Amino acid sequence: MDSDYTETARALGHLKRVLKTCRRLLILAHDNPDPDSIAGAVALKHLVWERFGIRSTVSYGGIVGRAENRAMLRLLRIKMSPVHRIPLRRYRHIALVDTQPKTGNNSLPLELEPTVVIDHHPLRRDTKAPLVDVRPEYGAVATILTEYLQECGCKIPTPLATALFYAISSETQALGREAGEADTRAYLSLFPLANKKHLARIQRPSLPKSYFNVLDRSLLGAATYKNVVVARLGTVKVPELAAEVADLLVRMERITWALCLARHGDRLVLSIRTTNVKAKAGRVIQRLVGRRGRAGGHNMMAGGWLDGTGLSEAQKDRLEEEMVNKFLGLVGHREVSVMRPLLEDAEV
Ligand SMILES: [Mn+2]
Repeated sequence: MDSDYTETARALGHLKRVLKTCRRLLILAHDNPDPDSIAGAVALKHLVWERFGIRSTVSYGGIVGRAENRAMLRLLRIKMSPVHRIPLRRYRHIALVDTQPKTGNNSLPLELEPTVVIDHHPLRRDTKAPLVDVRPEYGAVATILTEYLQECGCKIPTPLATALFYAISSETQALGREAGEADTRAYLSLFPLANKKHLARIQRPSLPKSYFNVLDRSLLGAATYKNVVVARLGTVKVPELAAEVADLLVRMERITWALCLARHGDRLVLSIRTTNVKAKAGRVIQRLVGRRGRAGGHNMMAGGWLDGTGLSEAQKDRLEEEMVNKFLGLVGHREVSVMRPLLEDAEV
């Protein structure tokens, strides 16, 4: 059809070869997996079973925390095993989906080399595997997997179509953020196959009380400086809340950058959003975090963490302040004296 499909056909031929001796595949999503990583992983599971007769286990590190993602697993009957229950070293073949080796956002031990890497984040120098299919120009990894399934003529069952559709939709904000032609094609072809009732329930799930508590805290503590808003969420049970609040805050009028910080276990979790389509948020967050943690992302969205092991609460407070100041500098505000509290800033 066009170049994407040629690439897909080539990747599929390659996949068959590299899995030739594979008896059982381990498919690893990224830590605290999002819908894109989950859907991509289960699509690969479906594909290798349907086409090559290979059974696989889908696994992830961290937690599935967001209510939407939990509803997705429940309604679409997706089974994923926490990585701590998986004897990783017994698998001779491992596939990474929506992540790459040594990024710090997956639970593949550093000494293990994956057989397959399928991702849409920028290709990293460290990424080595018999099959590497990395397409940064794609808005979602679910799009790559949709092309795989279509290219090899695999029937896409309703729950899988629903998962893939929701993945592309949520990752690209219904094609509005960092989506390309391939994403549009996949989105449109999956829509008729998806279960709309399930989609609606996944998009608007019941939310736990703790969600509203965190929201309240975030807004009360949020502050602005010119086109930047920053929120410090405090300790959260669900690390992706940092991304969720950043998505909300970046919608504020006159704001082009949002940074959210949250504490989860020993980590300080960071999330950045921007309305600037060419901003390279992934580079900004890597410079922000430096060698003290791991980070990555796309143009308009990025995430990362810093290791806070052994730090006192006061030291964590200082680390957060340091991150906020450095962030303001990175986005062009070097001489900030004070930020204004968001909620006192309400005159229109
Ligand atoms: Mn993704």
